[in-house]
Amino acid sequence: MYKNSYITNWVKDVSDLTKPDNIVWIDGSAAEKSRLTAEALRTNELLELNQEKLPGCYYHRTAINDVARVEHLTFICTPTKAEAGPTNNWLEPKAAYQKLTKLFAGSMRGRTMYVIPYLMCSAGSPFCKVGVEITDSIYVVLNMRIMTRMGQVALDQLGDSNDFVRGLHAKGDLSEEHRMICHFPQDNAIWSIGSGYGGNVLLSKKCFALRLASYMARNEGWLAEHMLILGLENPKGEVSYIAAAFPSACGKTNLAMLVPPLSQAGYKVWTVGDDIAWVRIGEDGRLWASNPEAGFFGVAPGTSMKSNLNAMLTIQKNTIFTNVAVTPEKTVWWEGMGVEPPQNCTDWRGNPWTQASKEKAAHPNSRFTTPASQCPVISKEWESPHGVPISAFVFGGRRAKLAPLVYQAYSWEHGVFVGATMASETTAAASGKVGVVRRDPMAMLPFCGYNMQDYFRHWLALGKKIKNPPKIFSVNWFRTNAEGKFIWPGYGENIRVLKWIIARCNNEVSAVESAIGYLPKPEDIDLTGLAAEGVTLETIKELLSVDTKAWVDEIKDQNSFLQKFDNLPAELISELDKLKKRLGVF
Ligand code: SAT
Ligand code: MN
Repeated sequence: MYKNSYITNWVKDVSDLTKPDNIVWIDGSAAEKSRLTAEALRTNELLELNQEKLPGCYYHRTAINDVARVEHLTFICTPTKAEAGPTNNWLEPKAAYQKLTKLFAGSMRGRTMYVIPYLMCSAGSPFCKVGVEITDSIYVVLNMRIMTRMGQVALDQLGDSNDFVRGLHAKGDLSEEHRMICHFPQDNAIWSIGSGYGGNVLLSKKCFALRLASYMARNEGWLAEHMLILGLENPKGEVSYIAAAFPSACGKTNLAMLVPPLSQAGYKVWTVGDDIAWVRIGEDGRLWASNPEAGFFGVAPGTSMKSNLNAMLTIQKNTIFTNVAVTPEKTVWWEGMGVEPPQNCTDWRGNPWTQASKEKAAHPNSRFTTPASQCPVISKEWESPHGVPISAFVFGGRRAKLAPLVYQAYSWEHGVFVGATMASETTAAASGKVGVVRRDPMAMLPFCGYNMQDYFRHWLALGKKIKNPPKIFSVNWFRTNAEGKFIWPGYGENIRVLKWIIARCNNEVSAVESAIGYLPKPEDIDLTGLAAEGVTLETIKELLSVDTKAWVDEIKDQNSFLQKFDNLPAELISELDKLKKRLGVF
């Protein structure tokens, strides 16, 4: 039993409301893990995978109507709608609590309630924050064990303080009508009911580490971003760190663990984080970033020895697979794994599947939950209390047309504008139509816990506080040709773009001024060994081309997105004007 009376009182209130049969206080021990795993196997919440081939690995299937984040059921509950802003769903807190109280009442009857204290970032670090999640799902407990530092370590950090995020989750009836994910930034609280899917229920992740943390960060003078963090080591052994924002399922995990091709053997990428970066101004006045999580919740389909060798090596043990396909020998399979599909298997719905089946065997948003410490290229700095110093911020999206392979913003303000107006084609990570272009500022559209115009303002203000702010870049790996084929090979070859980015940060290479920003001189992208992939200087020229007419249409769309806001920072309006002038539009 915990001594912290803020926790015990809250647990009492929640159990009075939800009426569980039992309460289990999670300590994070190995014995507890075995006990909970055995229990989940007994109830079929988990299935045991082949323990010889995949030791410590288990499988979970969600309900078929519950496979992704549900943005239309996700709410920011602030006293006024203006605080949540035009891009968030808003509910007035009292009304939200009333609705939720009805949904949660008696929701844990006949079930066990688990109380999980956990840390974001490592204990004792200036970045570190405490959360407590109450849930009635063992799947959540076992995933939180991988994704966070949980149990006693968090209680030790908290002591008798009241400064922790209260996260409450119940599975409820798993119906969409009764599903809500509500955030109360002023109360440090999250209430989520009606789902068992990762992003909706691992409350440490998007709910705390992005939505609530972005709100805290604004008040406390730091940033909580939807960014991977990687270290790029050059042949001299010097490591530069890059933080990069991409929308969900656009390859953050792949980029974070990139394996350079043979021709680039002198370079190495070290993974610090694959999804979230907390960023603070360090004592030296530079920006330092820390990965608040302890595991990766990655998209399985498309992950192969070729696309992400290090992820494949990471997930060979102690991993929970969700909604992938299971083979007769109890191993896992998914589309894009780079191995022949099994003759037959069980698909993510639990139905028999054969090679002749038209349906996908794995859900496009099926996932692995795996410990970061198992990644063969995990950075030795990944748990460093002060984080890693950031040289460059990168904003990326999935754009079949328009956005060049890479360009650099002219200034911090211009970079914030580039981030604020970025767009990407939607993926299976959220429910809804896949492949439509939507504006997704800093890849934070679904994750910013307050009015995005104030978020832009916060970015701009932070830049003014730093003497040498990181340089800001835009990348696009996804440009296609007239036949709809990707022009750039991507994956490990992206190292060539990262090298140019770092060379720019170190003032080692010049660039060409264009209407949209600094472009590389095509010959400055290292093409050694790329001819085999069919990439020539001509390809690079095509990838770097800026189609003025298409950009004129783009700024119309940027403009209509920005029109949603009633009080945009003047700097952004001025950047839009400058872009128009450079494009020759008035
Ligand atoms: O589903 S999650 O929100 O956990 C992952 C993602 O969408 O990036
Ligand atoms: Mn993400």
